[in-house]
Amino acid sequence: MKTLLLTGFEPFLNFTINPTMRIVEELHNQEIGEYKIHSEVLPVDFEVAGKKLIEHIDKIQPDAVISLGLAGGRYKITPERIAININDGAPDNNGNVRVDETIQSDGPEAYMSTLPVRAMVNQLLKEGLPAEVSNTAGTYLCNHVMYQGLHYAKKYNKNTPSGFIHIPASHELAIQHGKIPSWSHDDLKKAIVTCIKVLSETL
Ligand code: PCA
Repeated sequence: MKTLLLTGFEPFLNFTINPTMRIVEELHNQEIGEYKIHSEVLPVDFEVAGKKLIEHIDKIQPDAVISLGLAGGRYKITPERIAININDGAPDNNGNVRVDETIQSDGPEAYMSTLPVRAMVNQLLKEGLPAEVSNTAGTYLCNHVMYQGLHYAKKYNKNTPSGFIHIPASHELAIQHGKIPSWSHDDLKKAIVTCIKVLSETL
């Protein structure tokens, strides 16, 4: 059986809950398609998040990597097409501020996801779950982690499929936050299971 590293993120900014945490915790050790899931939660910290992801990859030696992040305000499940070589945005959970900074000085301007993003979206739609391919993962921690994962794979010639999926808020978070669209936890989790099955079937 193959191993899939599935990461989520801790809460950040004014999002008191990060729905990706509960999803990855519940999917830990589950078997989905050809994959056994190994889950980890990453810190929202520019100094640490990328390093932690690479540490987990080195330790687990996964056959595929999917990272999840909250996109508070989005309505759909959005597999990300591209990660750009920029850190920028609000202070992270440890107060680090990054403005127009290059992530990797020896890296290209962008990396394309190596996950089957179109097939994932098509299958989600087939199952009645709103989804679209996103053309920007932003410039905050989610883009950072996606870029670092793909840079690492490229640098060490690994053809491990890797990429990122942004999800909307859960109802639990939306109740606390007050002003964002939301999905049920069960539907969010079902959507991620579907994406993993698609990956398992296409590769
Ligand atoms: N979402 C943020 C960082 C952590 C998370 O879950 C982002 O979109 O960058």
